[in-house]
Amino acid sequence: MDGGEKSDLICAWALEEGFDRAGVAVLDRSEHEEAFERWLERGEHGEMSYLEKRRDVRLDPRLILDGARSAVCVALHYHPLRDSVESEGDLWPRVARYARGSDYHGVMERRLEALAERICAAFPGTGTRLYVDTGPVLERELAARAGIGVAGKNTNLLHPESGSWFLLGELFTTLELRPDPPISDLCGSCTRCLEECPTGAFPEPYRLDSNRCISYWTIEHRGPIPSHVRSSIGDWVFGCDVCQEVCPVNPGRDLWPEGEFHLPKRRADLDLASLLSLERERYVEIFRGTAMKRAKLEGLKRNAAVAMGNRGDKRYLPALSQALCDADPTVRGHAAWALGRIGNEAAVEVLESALGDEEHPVTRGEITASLQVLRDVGGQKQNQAQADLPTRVD
Ligand code: B12
Repeated sequence: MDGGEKSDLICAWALEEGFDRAGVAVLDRSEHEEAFERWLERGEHGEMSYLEKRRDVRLDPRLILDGARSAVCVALHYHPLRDSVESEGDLWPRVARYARGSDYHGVMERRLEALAERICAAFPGTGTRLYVDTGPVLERELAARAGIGVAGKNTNLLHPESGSWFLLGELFTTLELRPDPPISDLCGSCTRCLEECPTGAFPEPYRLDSNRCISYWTIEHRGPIPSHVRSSIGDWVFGCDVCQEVCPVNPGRDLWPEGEFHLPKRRADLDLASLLSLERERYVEIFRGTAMKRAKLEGLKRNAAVAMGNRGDKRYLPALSQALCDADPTVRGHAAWALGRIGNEAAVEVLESALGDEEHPVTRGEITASLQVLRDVGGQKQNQAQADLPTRVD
């Protein structure tokens, strides 16, 4: 069997294992080495220091496995556009679509393992190594080489039929396979993603500054979110899809009505207020096997508080007041911040009483700042009320 026949066979197997697309890339050094190095130098990876590690391998995928020659790149569609999500609760529309159902890592790894077994059974002695997301691999560049998609200006890989609503994984092999042809540019002169990113996270096409990306702050960042960043996050609770939602290449219809990425009933009922008060035991129970666990319980609660503060809806006041007693100081601090954004006199009372009990210096600072804001607003209102009083004319 020649390389071409092997490629066809293996890609057909990949589809049988449940992937939506598969292609082959011949391994070679990255063509975007300089762009990647400059991205790191500028610190545009934020605190994701793992991206600085194993740089030799990341930039040269031939080092991944002894004798590695080609990679079978796979794509799995997500995008439950019209499931119950859009109508249920106030939380789920603000969770990135890829994360609403099962964790894609496990789903894709199991399928890649099955593919590797079939390859090794058919071609004994073949070396394989698989990765989904977490390996030292520039997955988008590799998948672009395999014709799985082409880089968009928002840095996501795009395909003419499925847009960017797909996830990537790859199986490195020692087999010599025939590469697939790359896809040509799909962006043309369009710059909608760059213009509509709520935080202006794209300094130029094909470059994302993580320090300005909502996805980075809500998923990757641990601890307090700097106060100047909070208001720009809007009400996203986990990830962000804006640069994909505005992309005209992305289909506006639901291509994949069933599947692992749909929100299951046991989570659909959760709204922002119940997320903010979630007990650890229940969190483990309902978030087991999801990508949202990456943010951890404290991170999800922190993000819920920020989203509430930015929505400014007074109905959130009881949940936020209660969160001032949360076990985690960051959650308490972000709840205090949100109360400062939407609070009233009752919130001042709650914050004052919380300040009396609060020992964590950072959280004390958050409470004090919010009290200041509310008193200033109260003061302004009072001044306004005084100014509106009828003046004596006698
Ligand atoms: C770190 C990371 C992030 C970071 C940084 C994102 C970034 N743009 O780099 C944060 C947390 C912000 C993030 C967010 C998201 N991520 Co992410 N992330 C990764 C991860 C782990 C590494 C990416 C990386 O190496 N970045 C470094 C930059 C420099 O590399 P790059 O973006 O791959 O860029 C390459 C090309 O743009 C190319 N290039 C550079 N200049 C130019 C110029 C031209 C003209 C061309 C053609 C190409 C080109 O060279 C670069 C290096 O090879 C990958 C998995 C992996 N191992 O690759 C997933 C991955 C990229 N993420 C993914 C997803 C789904 C997301 C989100 C959509 C999730 C969400 N909804 O919130 C957002 C999208 C935000 C965005 N617009 O990128 C998918 C993307 C699938 C796809 N269709 O593209 C991946 C591949 C995970 C997976 N296994 O499926 N992510």
